[in-house]
Amino acid sequence: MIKINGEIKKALKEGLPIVALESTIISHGMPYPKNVETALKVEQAIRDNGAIPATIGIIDGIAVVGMTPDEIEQFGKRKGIVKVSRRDLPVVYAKKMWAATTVAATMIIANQAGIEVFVTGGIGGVHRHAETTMDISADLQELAKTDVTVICAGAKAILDLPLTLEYLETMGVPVLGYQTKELPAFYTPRSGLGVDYEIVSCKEAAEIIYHKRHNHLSGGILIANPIPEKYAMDAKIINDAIKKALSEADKLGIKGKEVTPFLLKTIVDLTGGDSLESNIHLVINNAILGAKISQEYALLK
Ligand code: PSU
Ligand code: MN
Repeated sequence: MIKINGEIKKALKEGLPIVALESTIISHGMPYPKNVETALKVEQAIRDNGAIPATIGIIDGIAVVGMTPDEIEQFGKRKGIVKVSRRDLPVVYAKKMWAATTVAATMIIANQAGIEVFVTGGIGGVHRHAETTMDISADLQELAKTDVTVICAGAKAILDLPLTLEYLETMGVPVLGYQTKELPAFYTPRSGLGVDYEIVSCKEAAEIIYHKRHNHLSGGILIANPIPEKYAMDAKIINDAIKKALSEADKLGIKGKEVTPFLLKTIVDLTGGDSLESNIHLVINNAILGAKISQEYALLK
């Protein structure tokens, strides 16, 4: 069910650095055409920093590892591309559907292809009021069990960040801050919550990955990379927008997998597009870091 493109296949054989990328951020995380422009810029940033990008999505029921620019364009504008997590994979394979992979689904496919490093914007987490809604992203379960390192800008304050950290602790997922002791809050570099460990270099990140794999401590690693100050949102503006978006979602009764895309879109509308610009910059920033970490890891393997 997996089709690995020629460049990636060759890179895998030669042990070259590869960085996996998800497609939900394209189909459900940003509006067209910025989503496509961003996806292509992110791929270029990875190449400029010495690694090979592998954008992952499902086309006619086949998991494609290393989508072409034209396929990325399709993911950006086609209607009816479903958002898929672990539970959806067998269904979209059987029904030969087009599907955008979340962090969880991308981790699964990257792992099956043999790719260790995966770059995204933000991961899913424990939603606010999860004690009654039980809305906890399947991304967290995947981090618990699948051997992939995920580089993100922390988790958005649309989530309950303290509970998200507790969950990751319970699941045995190392949470590492890249040159920070704090968990970044996606649109802003700080959340006021500590990470388990600060890492100061890409080499250190690679050594941690190496020791986790070498000692068969299965599961993911989360590396949180703060948004650069100059691209960050004003904390008050973004937190007000988040609050409004959450109450809007509540009023409209948005549920299940629609929640995260709805909140992202509403926040973009409420901030007049500013949150989208921050979102784009933080993904590119993560791509640069991911490329460098994958290079260091390729030297150790
Ligand atoms: N956060 C973002 N942009 C995104 C997502 C999260 O800033 O596009 C997507 C990712 O694909 C993530 C998914 O895996 O949302 C989580 O969805 P849910 O909360 O339904 O598990
Ligand atoms: Mn959910």
